[in-house]
Amino acid sequence: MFGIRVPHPWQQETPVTPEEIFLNRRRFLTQLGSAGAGASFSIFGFGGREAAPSVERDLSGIPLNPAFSDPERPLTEEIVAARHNNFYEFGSGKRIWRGAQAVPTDPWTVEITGLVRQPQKLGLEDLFGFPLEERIYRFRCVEAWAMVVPWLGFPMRLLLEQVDPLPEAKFVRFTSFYDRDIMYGPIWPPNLPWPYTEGLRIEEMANPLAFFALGIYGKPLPKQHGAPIRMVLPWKYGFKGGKSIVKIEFLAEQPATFWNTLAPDEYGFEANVDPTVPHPRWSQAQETLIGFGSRSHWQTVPTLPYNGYGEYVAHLYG
Ligand SMILES: Nc1nc2c(c(=O)[nH]1)N[C@H]1C(S)=C(S)[C@@H](COP(=O)(O)O)O[C@H]1N2
Ligand SMILES: [Mo]
Repeated sequence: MFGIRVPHPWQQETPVTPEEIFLNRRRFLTQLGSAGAGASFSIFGFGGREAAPSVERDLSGIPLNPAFSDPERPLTEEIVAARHNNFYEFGSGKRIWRGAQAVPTDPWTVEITGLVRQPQKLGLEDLFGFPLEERIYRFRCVEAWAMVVPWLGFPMRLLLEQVDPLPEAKFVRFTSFYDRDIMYGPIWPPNLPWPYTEGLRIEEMANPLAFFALGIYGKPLPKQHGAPIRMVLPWKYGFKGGKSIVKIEFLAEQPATFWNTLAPDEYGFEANVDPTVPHPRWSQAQETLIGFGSRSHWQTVPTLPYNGYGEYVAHLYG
């Protein structure tokens, strides 16, 4: 649940936008259990439906990949996606977007190391130099909320080709940016295994669905979505998609990852979306479409195996 929070000093740094005032007011009303409760969350009224992009890049005119143009569900509203985030470095609530503005995204370097013939360091120019495309993907968090968003980026397999992994490379570890000075988030439990890391089998990274996003809704990623580069793996639970990636390592053995280290029974390494396997604490049979329906009762739909992407990936797990 959202709480009414006293702003921290860092929250003063970003000017408050009209839609934010509106959202806070609306939330306040909802919490009073009065006018807001039954109304549609999708009506914002102020026209401010955009989120600030992180880096200056013109991403207009990037082609939409026709294979991923029809998710058979309506798009999530941009501002809804940009105000409902998981980025535990900034806290365990969903409203971390202001805190995330502290990530220093420009300049940026992604270091690619380990079992590859061509280790390299990629800056923003290199990343934005990949042939970019737009893909509309469904997205399913392990917490049973879901969205549909248009990402801009490039397939991970293009990077694989460029770095030329050695035959011994079987796994890949992705490390997120971490700086304790700006990332104050959860103090409990202590000794969380920062930085946030995630991992894939190399065949999973080579799958055509596996994607690096640099943008969303036609613009560079807002920082809360994991600027300047984040992983997007639409057949897996959302936590597999690390944000603000700074390091990619090719390994012989399966790496330890953040959530899998913390709670292996709840967050497997593979973590494919599967409605038949409940999380130990809740069902995975259904999912809630953020922003649709009323604020108090977001619309719920059935969850599909592999989040509906079985035709692309089921063979990896046969
Ligand atoms: N570095 C980092 N990456 C992360 C997370 C995180 O806490 N830290 N949360 C994950 C989870 S649980 C989800 S559901 C998605 C949320 O992405 P979004 O906020 O862009 O919707 O980011 C994933 N990537
Ligand atoms: Mo998640």
